Amino acid sequence: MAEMILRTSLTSPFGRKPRLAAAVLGLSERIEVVPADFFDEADSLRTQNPLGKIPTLLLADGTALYDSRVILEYFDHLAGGGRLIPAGPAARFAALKLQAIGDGILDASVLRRLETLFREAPQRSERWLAYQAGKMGRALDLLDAAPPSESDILVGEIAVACGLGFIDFRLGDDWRAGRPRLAGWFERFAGRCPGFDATAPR
Ligand SMILES: N[C@@H](CCC(=O)N[C@@H](CS)C(=O)NCC(=O)O)C(=O)O
Repeated sequence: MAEMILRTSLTSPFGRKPRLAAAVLGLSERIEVVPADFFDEADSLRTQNPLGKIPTLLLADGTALYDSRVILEYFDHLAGGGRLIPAGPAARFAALKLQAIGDGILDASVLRRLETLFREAPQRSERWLAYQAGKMGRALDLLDAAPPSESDILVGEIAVACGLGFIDFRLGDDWRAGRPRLAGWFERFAGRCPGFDATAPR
């Protein structure tokens, strides 16, 4: 039995963050992914995490860790520290801020996805969808103006890559148009990041 259990779905972009991080740090063998369905009232996820959200990481002693940011920090600790979250303040806060941008793109993407999934056209709020799309557009512009690292794979790069991957998978926005620098960064990241293909949403 694996040492840790990761409750997630294979489509969850937030769940992809720890799956990618584990691949980057060489921890994948120590983690078993056990699918979770947050809509299923009978799924033990709600007893493991009162928020009923994925990803949730279960440790051998029964401790549950969430959310994705906490899990990534825990993996970094297991790997000796400073591998995903640098210790020095300048690099540390830059990495955490980039993670916040990537997570923010994901938050807005998930809200857009749920709005279209749950509300038929008459109830659907185009204003809400545009509001969320505005956040994504501004964040993507910022990333195009200053793309993430070409060599590091820290929490920020992981979060941004999961965000871009999810847009492609679920929203189908043409985010690459007018953002060649970010598009190029993502393509190169996909080629150099361990576990990128294996963790692709499906
Ligand atoms: N801030 C959380 C967000 C996690 C999240 O929103 N996960 C989604 C799936 S991608 C979820 O569990 N949604 C179900 C719900 O919110 O009830 C994290 O970083 O882990």
